[in-house]
Amino acid sequence: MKYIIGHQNPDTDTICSALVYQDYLEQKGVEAKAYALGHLNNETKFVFEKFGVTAPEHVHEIPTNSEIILLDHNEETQSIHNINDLDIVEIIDHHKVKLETDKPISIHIEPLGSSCSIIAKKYFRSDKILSPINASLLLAGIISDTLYFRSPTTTDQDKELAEKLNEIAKIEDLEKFSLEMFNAKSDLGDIDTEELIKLDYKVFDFAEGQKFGIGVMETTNKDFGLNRKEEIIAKLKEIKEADNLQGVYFSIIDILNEDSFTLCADEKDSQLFTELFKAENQDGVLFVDNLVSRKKQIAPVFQNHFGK
Ligand SMILES: [Mn+2]
Repeated sequence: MKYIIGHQNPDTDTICSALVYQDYLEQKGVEAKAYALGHLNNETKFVFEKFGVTAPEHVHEIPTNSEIILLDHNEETQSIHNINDLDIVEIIDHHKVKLETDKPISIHIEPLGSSCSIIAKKYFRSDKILSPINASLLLAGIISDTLYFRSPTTTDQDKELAEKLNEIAKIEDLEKFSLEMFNAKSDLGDIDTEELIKLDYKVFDFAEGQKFGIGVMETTNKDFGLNRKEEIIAKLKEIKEADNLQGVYFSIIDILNEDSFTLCADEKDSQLFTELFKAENQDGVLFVDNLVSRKKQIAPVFQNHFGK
């Protein structure tokens, strides 16, 4: 049995691509099961409720030597903690590549807007049957990762695939569906500060001794985060120390206005970010217009800066 796993702090794309890929493999006669490396966020929960789908089980530990398929990530720091005791047999992803394997494996990486786009392509190129529910899940993953085609990560292929998927899914008003998803994601209730920061949080190893944590909150209600500025900054400081990071950031991304407000652990982190992104410091909040994608805009600038 192969374990299909998405990244930690799972989002809609990672969960939906893993779950639908399970179906694809089952149709191929391969025994595989999708698992989540964490609790589902409110957007993903909304999607699963809407389509009446059972969410993948949350797994904490995978038995040593098990075969695993990585979906929507390829970096150890974003995967299951005991990844080094496991046998990676396949990777499907749309992120930058940082990996070393000890044997040849199957890899499908494409610079598309979502991993769900890659899974959709696999169906359309094969004789596998894509059910309306699975088409809906893939569509949700594309909408989520591309911020309904607003993010600069969006490609023409994502739009074409979404159209083709909706011929099967038949969601009447796709834009309305996207707003429902984003509002569900923005509705965070009385979430605690660390959970908020880590809802969509990744650790990057930009260079030797240059580990950074970057959390983002994609939202239609930026004030939810900005109103908690002081406690978020205090928690960023704590995380920076506890996890021995060179810097920690939390970017509040206003999905509808396509700009961002970033909070930092300390003055040093603030200076670096301001310099790299020409940010406008608004009372400790670093505002940058048109900056919405950690993958395509934020992480690459850091990576470049640290010279790799
Ligand atoms: Mn993704």
